Parts: sequence; C-alpha cells; structure tokens
Amino acid sequence: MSGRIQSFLAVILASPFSGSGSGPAFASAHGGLANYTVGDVWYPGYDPNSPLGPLQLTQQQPGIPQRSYSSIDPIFSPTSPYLACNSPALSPPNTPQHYIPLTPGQNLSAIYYFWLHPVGPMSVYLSEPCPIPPNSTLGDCSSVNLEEVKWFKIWESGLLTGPNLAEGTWYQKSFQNWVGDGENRWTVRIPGRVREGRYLVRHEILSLHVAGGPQWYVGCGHLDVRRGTIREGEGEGEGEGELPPGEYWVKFPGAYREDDPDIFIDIYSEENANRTEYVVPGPRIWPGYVFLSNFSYSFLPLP
Ligand SMILES: [Cu+2]
Repeated sequence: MSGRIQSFLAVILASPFSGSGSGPAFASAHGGLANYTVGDVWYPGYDPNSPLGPLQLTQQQPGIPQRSYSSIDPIFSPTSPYLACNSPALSPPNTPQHYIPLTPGQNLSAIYYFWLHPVGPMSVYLSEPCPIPPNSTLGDCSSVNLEEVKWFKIWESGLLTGPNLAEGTWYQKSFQNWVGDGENRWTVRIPGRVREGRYLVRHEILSLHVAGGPQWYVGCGHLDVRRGTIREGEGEGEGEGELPPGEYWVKFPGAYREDDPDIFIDIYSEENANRTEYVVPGPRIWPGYVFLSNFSYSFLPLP
C-alpha cells in the first residue's frame, strides 16, 4: 500500500507548495478514491498516477474492483458525461472484471489519502443491478453504458455543525486526516434489504470551496451483493430482497441542475453568512430496511 499512498501524496504536495501563492496553487490540488475495504479485507483501487495496462487490470489477482479514472482532477459541470464514474482511463472491454463481495447490511469503506477540501456534501449511490448476460447467472457491470445507468442514493452527509456554511464543520472536513499516513475512511452500510446482484457503487464528493464553481470528485467500483448464509434467518420467504420505488432513481448526468443555487453557491457571501442548514442535492436516501428477525423490520439509522 505504501507505494500508492506515496504517489497520491506526491501529487497533492506538488501543487500547493510549488506555486507562488497558496490560494491559486491550491486550486490545482485534488484527489481521488484510492482503495476499498470490507472489514479487514483491502481491495486495491485504480491509481491514475501509475496506471496499469489493460492486461494487468483484468488479470491481476485478487484484482482491482474500481473503475479506472484518468486523473484526480474534478468534474466542473453537472452535465458532464463523466459525472457518473469519472473520466475513464480504460474503456470496455478493458474495464475491471472484479467485484467486491458483500452481504446486504455490511459496511463498505472507501479510502482516500490526505483529502484536501473541507466544504460541501458527500453522497454514496448504488446502481440498478447490472444486467445478466445470456449464458450467465451473474450480472456484468464492466460493459454497462454509464450515462444510461439508473442510481439510488444510500447515504449522504453535509453540514454537521457551525455558525454558517463557510465556517461550519462539514462531514467533508471531519473526513480529512493529515496525520500519519493521512488515511481518510468513508464507511457506509449497504442497505440490508437490497436485492442480490452485482452493482456499481458511486462515491461522490461535491466540493464548494470555490464560489460559484462546484467540483465533483466521483469514483465507482463493482460490488457483488449476496445474501449467502451469513445472516441466518434473514429474508425468509422474501429472499430476493428489494429495490427502491421509482422516485428514488436518477441518472448521471441528469440528477443535478445547472441552475441549482445550492450547487452553484457562494458560501462566503453575505446572504449565506447566517445560514446553518444545507440540503444535500440529489434524491432522497433509500433507507433499505435492515431485517432483524422473521417478525420485525427496523429503520436503523445509517452512519
Ligand atoms: Cu481539488
């Protein structure tokens, strides 16, 4: 892991300290999703700073379950064709063929290093189950058309506390870690009632530190969600699980409007000086009940 950590750190440090002033130079320092973990198991992410060739990417074991991306730069427009899963470094059929195995209700962590930006909401989405090709029983996420994929939101966090949007503490700020190896861990529970299948997971950080200039940092990975035998008694009689009803689904691009005042926002403005609430853009979260026994459902608070 240390090679990956160092390469991300090098890119981040190169920008802020090489320019003549801290402000403008900082604007060119960005970041990306580096790895995933489930419990103690680490899944290596794609590193745009030391890209693997197609052969390495598809044949490496245990394999990279993350969609490749071409740089750690943000996306600046809500209508970008890359808003779903970032600008790809490799296209089908060279997209990753690997999946992170998970059971519904399990936690997935996304790991970043030395995350730089402190302001703006963070959200996690799941795709619709990826289509099952003929002669297979398993979904294939590697060749889906990302602009046509439908998504639902499973987690979000915005402004946590504080006097206003500019000086308050956002989840994005509390997610930062500049100590030791600088590991930022973003842990989200997969909905306990979600249907079995293979999914794309989409992590989105929307940074709002530039007035009127939103920056989307998105990263996608492949999940293989199976009930298995781990959670005994779960879903008896309804083993297939559920998907959200229609109003939860969005596409990227499409979910965000170019005239959304909370996306194209000046957090430093007079008008926002006393604002203590921020509604995270996008659809409502699908709670995805956690099934506790044969007799009761429970709406557990998501992390
Ligand atoms: Cu940046």
